[in-house]
Amino acid sequence: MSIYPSAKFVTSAAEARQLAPDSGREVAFAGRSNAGKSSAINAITERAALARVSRTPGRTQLINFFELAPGRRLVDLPGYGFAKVPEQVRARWLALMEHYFDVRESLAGLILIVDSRRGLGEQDAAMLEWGRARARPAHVLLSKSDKLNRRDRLAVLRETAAALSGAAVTVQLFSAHARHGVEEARAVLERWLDS
Ligand SMILES: Nc1nc2c(ncn2[C@@H]2O[C@H](COP(=O)(O)OP(=O)(O)O)[C@@H](O)[C@H]2O)c(=O)[nH]1
Ligand SMILES: [Mg+2]
Repeated sequence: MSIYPSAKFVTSAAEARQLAPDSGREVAFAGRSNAGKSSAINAITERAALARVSRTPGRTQLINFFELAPGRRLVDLPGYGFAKVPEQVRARWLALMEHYFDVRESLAGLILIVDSRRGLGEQDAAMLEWGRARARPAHVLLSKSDKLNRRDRLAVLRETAAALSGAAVTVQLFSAHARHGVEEARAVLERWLDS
């Protein structure tokens, strides 16, 4: 059985006025499109299809809100980084993200999904900067770690930790497919939702 048996979709926001009510606590998941965000959400919540794993990356420009328990939400932020989107779509994404980080009192922390084969990119750094500017903690999942051998896994973990040293950001290896690091990630989510 799921650890969040009553987890359910709440609402999607395409623009600022559509955000879920800003009460209780929520943890936001962000990442480059196709980084493995939906797979991570499903693995961590033990809900096979809470967030849809996408075969057409970059289509959704929505903030999706899920209620894990009363007053405790998980937020699936729209992915970024895909090449073929019109400038207008990119600008809307930016405005929506800036608004979200600006106003969101209930935001308890940010979980950033970074493909372990790519490492931290510019837009990932921008997301972390938004969290830092609002004094929100962040935790990086180096995803799809099953695709790397042991040596490369440890190298990317070390490099990322070094790049983030000094910031209030923690980092771990993660694989939704191999179920690696799921407990560790869930512990972070629960700590932020509970404190
Ligand atoms: N090998 C491997 N592939 C993964 C893993 N997590 C996600 N993927 C694949 O990466 C692609 C994008 O995953 P998805 O969760 O939809 O990414 P999102 O766009 O960030 O939400 C899909 O083809 C997934 O099957 C993982 O842990 N290991
Ligand atoms: Mg997704």
